[in-house]
Amino acid sequence: MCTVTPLAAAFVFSVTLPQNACMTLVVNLFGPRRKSVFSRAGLILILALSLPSFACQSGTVANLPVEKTPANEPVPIYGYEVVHTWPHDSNAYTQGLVFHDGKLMESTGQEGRSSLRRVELETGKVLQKVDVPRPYFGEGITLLKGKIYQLTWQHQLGFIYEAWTFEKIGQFNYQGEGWGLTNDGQSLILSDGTNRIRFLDPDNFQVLKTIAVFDGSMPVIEINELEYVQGEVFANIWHADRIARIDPQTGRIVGWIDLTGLLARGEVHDEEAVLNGIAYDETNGRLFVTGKLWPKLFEIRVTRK
Ligand SMILES: [Ca+2]
Repeated sequence: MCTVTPLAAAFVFSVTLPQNACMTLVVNLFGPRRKSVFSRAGLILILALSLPSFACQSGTVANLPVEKTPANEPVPIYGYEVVHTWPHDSNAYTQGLVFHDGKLMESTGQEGRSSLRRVELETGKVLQKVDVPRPYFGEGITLLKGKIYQLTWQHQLGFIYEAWTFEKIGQFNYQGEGWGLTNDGQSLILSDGTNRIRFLDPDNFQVLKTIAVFDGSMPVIEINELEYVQGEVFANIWHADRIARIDPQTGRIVGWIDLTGLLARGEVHDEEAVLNGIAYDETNGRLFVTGKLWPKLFEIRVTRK
């Protein structure tokens, strides 16, 4: 295993990253470790190398901006505008987020605190909830053809619920860890903390294809919560204030959405209270984001920087 000393890594941040990102990532180095030092070092390198493409865009558009860039040029960095701010359960350790039929559906993690819930957008009120029993740790969810699929982190086991009643109607297995989940209308799309994303047949859970996510020549690891948005896969990156926009055909990063500053400092105190949770209202073109233990959920509009 490759390692990097906290001191050396902190120096890299201090000279290359904006203050918010610097503080967040330095804290991460010294905090409790859920994943490997190796993977943190990889994330550091990716963020540092992609930084020169900041501040190269300008202007604002109402719809999702898409820019084509040659493969050898830095991908665009997008900004955001907050359209609405809604309450969010600050005890919800958000691991999966979906919008359907006017309501949010949310998966929460941590052993003994994991759940699947239906949430009223405007109030954050939990309308319906089923608990995920110990020892399972809830992770990503997606809704496909009337069924909700929910991953667990390390048990290689997923649960299937009827979408309206939350009745558990089945379960499935997969290899490796389960982090994020979404779908393209045909396949379940699963991240596992590496730079791989697998496409699974929802009928038999066989792997239909696997893509490897790269920003240029750099693998992008710790891909977390997912959302399929207008033909792209949007992805949280664990402990990053950025959302990756991924081409599901090639795995290539086609853009980053920089959400630095979305939640004001001091609104959360747990260092694991990081940006995680993307939901897309396909009917109305609304994009929602939140984080683990965040007191707020935001509707945002993606903008050119
Ligand atoms: Ca999602």
